[in-house]
Amino acid sequence: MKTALITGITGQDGSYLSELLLDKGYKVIGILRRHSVAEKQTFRIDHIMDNENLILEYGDLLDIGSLISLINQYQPDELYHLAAQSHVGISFKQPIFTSEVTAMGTMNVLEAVRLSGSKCKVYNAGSSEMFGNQIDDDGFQRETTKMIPVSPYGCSKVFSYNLCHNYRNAYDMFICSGILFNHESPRRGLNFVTNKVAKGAVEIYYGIKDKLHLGNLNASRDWGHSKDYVNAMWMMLQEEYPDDYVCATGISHSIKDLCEVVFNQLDMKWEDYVVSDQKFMRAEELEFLKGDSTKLRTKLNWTPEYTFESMMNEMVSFWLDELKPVSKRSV
Ligand code: NAP
Ligand code: G4F
Repeated sequence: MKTALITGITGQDGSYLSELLLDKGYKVIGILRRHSVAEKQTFRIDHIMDNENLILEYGDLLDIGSLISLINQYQPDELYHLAAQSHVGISFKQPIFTSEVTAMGTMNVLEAVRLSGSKCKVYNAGSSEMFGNQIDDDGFQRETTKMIPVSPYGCSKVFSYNLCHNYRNAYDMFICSGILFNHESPRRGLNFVTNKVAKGAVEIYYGIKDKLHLGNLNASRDWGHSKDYVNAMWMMLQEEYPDDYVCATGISHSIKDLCEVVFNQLDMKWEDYVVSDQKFMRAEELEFLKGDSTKLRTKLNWTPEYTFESMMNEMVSFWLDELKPVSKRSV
């Protein structure tokens, strides 16, 4: 039985990855950081908590001792490093904290693996935010596109990405970075735009709210589904040699398109309800993302199952059910 250690198991990707690995027969060790409201902390993985092959242990990216002792105790075959302060907008408000967790946290993980002498394969969660506003002439970003990030979060991810190359070469460690474009699901944090729009539109549909306040409506993103993207992470670690791969759908939609798709699913016109609010604008914006994942598709045979429309439909259906007024619930 293979053992996988996951940092960030309580996050969106951690939850889908755990499901995938448990289905494949892995023992999964998840690192949990201390919360004062422990009973809500595991809501994304509560449905798999009874699985005897899932073990949660306290630890923190900022406490290298906790990482070393978990690696020594469980001797993982694979380590998926997903934990981060992952919100770009918040990284402008808390740049030092973000770089400590998202950049130095990766340093701690790699040092913990090196110092413990573990030969585990490591997956590092890279991001399309690393490209900033660099776009190749054909309109895509790919593995060879320059990385000039435009947020403290993006800078921290470039630091981690470069460090992974350095450790791979200097210490002959098996480390892959996925350069993942945005990926979403009903489990996505509500301060990210897809789930915020899905929930906000359903609240308007049910008469709970009147308006939805958003920031920049012109930015474009390449949005896929987390379930498809965690499969790519696993595929990268099954290879004989470590490498980096872009994971993306190759289709880009603006925030306006997103609003249109979601409000249309509820027979409403988004223009009647969406308000552009300065509060949600960023100090510097990444305007356009569209990823070319030819390498991942041809070398690893990765193919996504969700489309943008089916993913947003799943999110809207989730909120329609979740927020259904008591009078409309079946008994
Ligand atoms: P997420 O939902 O924000 O989850 C982040 C996870 O990191 C949570 O489990 C969080 O724990 C944990 N964490 C934060 N600080 C920690 C610390 N100091 N020590 C230990 N754990 C800590 O993120 P996600 O969407 O699943 O993304 C996973 C990774 O992929 C992140 O590195 C993200 O930056 C990267 N990424 C995401 C996307 C995307 O579109 N989702 C795209 C590209 C890259 P709590 O639950 O306790 O807060
Ligand atoms: O949903 P977002 O906050 O995601 P963002 O900034 O693209 O970051 C996500 O994807 C990255 C991959 O490229 C990950 F690395 C990162 O961890 C995270 O998962 O914002 C998407 C776009 C932005 O242009 C933002 O300015 O939507 C725009 N937006 C407009 N109104 C908004 C809002 N974003 C948020 N969060 N909230 C709004 O009200």
